[in-house]
Amino acid sequence: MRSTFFCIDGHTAGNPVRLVAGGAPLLRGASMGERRQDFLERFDWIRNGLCFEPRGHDMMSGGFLYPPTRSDTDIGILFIETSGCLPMCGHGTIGMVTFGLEHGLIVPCEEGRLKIEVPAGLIDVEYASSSSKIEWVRIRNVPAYVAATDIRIDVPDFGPLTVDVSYGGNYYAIVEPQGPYAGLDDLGAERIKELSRKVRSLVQKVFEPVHPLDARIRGVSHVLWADRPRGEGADGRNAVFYGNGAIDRSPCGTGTSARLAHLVYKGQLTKGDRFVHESYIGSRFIGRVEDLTELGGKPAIIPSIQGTAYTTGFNTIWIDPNEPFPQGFSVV
Ligand code: PYC
Repeated sequence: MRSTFFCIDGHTAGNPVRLVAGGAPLLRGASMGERRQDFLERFDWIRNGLCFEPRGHDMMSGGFLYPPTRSDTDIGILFIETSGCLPMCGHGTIGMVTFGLEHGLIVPCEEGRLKIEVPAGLIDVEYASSSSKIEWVRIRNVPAYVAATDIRIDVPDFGPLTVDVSYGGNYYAIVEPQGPYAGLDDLGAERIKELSRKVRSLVQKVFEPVHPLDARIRGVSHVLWADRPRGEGADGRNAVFYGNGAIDRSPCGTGTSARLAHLVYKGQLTKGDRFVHESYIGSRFIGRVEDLTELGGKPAIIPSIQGTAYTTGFNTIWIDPNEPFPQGFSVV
């Protein structure tokens, strides 16, 4: 028996978002964190089928809207992506909130504001609309913090790098320009992907970050290559690697949050500062250090990220166990 999923497809700052509007499985759990565990145990075949080729591709990302588990929130979100079910996804939230509002799947209690439960915690969202278009979405994200600094690795066929690990909803190994890494344009997309796989596995061998308040959130999953800005008015540029072959086309919401915490840690930003982040393709998010706080006794920040998403169409997708690739595949 094939399973059918009704999806609204689109992108946030160029990175794909697939909002699964019909076909979500019923999940067990008293929080979105517990529902995420349940989904991973019983329904990960849906993520594989919808995200990997031939129905998706290396960058595919999206999720489901659920009724919240708490009375003080409007909705719950479960994220799916080629790399797994992320605790939090910034570009995905901007996309799903945009599509959900534009297509009547989300009805806010208070116009212009939403409280959303995600596996990583609670986030506050503001948005602006004109006629039927959501112009922008701003997320006040979960606390972000620097988990480790000065991790030294020796990358084969490249050279020694010193990286820091920062959390913004996912854990990022952050590589700033240094020694063999002169900047993104020096490397190019294929080399960034090849090196990111090596950097991630070398960092994973020596350090496993664990979220101070939720031990289910652990491990470096993404690599953020930081660089100087390219366009007028931008403050920084990045390439974020995830899964096995993806470079985020957006500036990455959780990556930008992790980078803001990193720059505050280094004394280069402080409360109230704005940081316009460019993606590998030149699209932008506006980041801001909203507040300084602490997380499990460590200094942390409350970051916000603002961006815009666009619908590209409706997509009815089947996962049919009788065809050769119901669980998809990836070519790397
Ligand atoms: O925007 O947070 C994000 C994100 C994570 C992975 C890809 N995009």
